[in-house]
Amino acid sequence: MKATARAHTNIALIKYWGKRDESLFLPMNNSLSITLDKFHTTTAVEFCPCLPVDLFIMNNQLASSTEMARITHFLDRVRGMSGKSWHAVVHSTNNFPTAAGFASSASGYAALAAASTKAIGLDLGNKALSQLARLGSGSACRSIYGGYVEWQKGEKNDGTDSFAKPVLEGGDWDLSIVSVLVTDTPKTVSSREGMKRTVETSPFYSGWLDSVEADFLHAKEALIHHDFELLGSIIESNALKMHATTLGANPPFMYWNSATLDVIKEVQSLRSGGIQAYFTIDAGPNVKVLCQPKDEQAVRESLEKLPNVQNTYLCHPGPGLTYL
Ligand code: FM0
Repeated sequence: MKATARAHTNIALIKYWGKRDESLFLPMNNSLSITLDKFHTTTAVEFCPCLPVDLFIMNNQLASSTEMARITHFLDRVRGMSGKSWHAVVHSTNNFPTAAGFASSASGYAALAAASTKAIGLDLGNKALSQLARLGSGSACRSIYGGYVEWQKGEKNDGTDSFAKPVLEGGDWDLSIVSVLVTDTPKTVSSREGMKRTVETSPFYSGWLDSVEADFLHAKEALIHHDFELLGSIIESNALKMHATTLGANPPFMYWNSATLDVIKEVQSLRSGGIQAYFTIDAGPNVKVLCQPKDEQAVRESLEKLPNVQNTYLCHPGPGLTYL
């Protein structure tokens, strides 16, 4: 009873920020993302009656007890769905350094949802896989699909209407995403803790909720009409609003460092010079810069010149789940 699946990371264009139900990972707002071609997680799962507990091996190392407990909690759901009680050995590998500042929980739980259900003999479609991946990490529900993806928040309390679906295939509109690494030091406030603290304490969170649905609808329109300038300006503003909520939290926190600001300034100066480039930032200091393929080399070169930029990775829209 073994299966292997691969899923790619995604970056949010309109952020998922805040939960209305923490145990079911139900979001406060709709979100939108691009699945990236360059970074992926490959996960093999084997269930066996011979195992007394689950084992999780991440990048060839036995995972910590905290990570192991999260995986077991997730596999308990899969066991519950299948009616089987066997434990599993899970081997997961990222093709990018886990400490390099790229979210691995999205690709990780998408790959785990696919490999574990197949290995235990369930045959789930993408919608059910998206709902299951969501229960490991919210943003993972979007990594089931390639290209441009929306996560509809849903209204129901049981989460049955909260899942991702494709908006555009990657091949329908090729954009470039320059992923800019400014530090690989692990962040002190996780996205899970950060969004919880913000929902509970930030007076700016209501401002987020007041404007995010319009951002989502306008960004989707811009995607469908291939309007890059409109898309760029909305996603940049949406990222800034998300980060602004953290400054109002109690205790306050901030994901940026000074190099983050250097990248923001450089993107603004590229635009003044006539190159359309726009930034977005997830829950950490690293920046993703969106541009059109004709400008990708110029954008990358200008960002690499910044003294505090450690590395840049050029990405394009990537594929959804694959089974190996
Ligand atoms: O990806 O608590 O999925 O839409 O990256 O595991 O559900 O790690 F910028 C922040 C991702 C949050 C925006 O949160 O949280 C986005 C963020 P979990 P995630």
